[in-house]
Amino acid sequence: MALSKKERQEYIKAIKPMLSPKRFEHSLNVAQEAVKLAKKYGADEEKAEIAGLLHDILKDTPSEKQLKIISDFGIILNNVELSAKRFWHAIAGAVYIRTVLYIEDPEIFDAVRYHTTGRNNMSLLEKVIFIADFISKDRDYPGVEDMRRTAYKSLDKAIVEGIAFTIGDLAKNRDPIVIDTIDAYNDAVWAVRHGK
Ligand code: DGI
Ligand code: FE
Ligand code: FE
Repeated sequence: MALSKKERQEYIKAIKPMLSPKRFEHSLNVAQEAVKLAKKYGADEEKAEIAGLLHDILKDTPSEKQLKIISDFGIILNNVELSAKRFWHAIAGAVYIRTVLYIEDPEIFDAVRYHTTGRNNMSLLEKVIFIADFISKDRDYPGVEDMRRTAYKSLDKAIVEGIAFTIGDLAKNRDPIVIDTIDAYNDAVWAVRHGK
């Protein structure tokens, strides 16, 4: 089932004032891609659209505020996570949609929570959002066309390719790598090699 027009408008009303025009467009594109992937792989289309629309809701919020939302909710970050500022918006966003927007679906919470790093044993919805974020219409990095093709052949293969790219980038900059990112990579490599 797809979202009704009215419901879609509600979510759009929630994200628009929080985001730059570019980030807002990105969110619409991720939602659109997430619905397509959900159709292809049999995930819940409605949840995919909601999570896609909301996934970056706190991306343009100052990082100190993101951190406060995380700690007020009682989530304790380890040292690596604390030094990986650019991923805070994922956790803070998940907390925000639950505590401020009252979206209490745990699958949507986790899809937003893990959209940046992935994790071990991701649900189908988590994978759909993770990959929709990589291949949305606005993405134009070298190799994005290959990623789009791969995404519609195998989500796990796309996760391997996506995280290999991200880890390479992070390592090149000598940035810390969150353990969930490594777990997601290993899990997807296993799935590709052994089937799952
Ligand atoms: O929010 P988006 O730009 O749409 O995409 P995203 O949420 O996937 O990525 C946000 C940033 O997070 C991106 O620049 C890469 C970074 N990132 C992803 N995994 C890790 C990470 N940064 C660190 N330091 N460690 C990670 O494991
Ligand atoms: Fe993000
Ligand atoms: Fe995003």
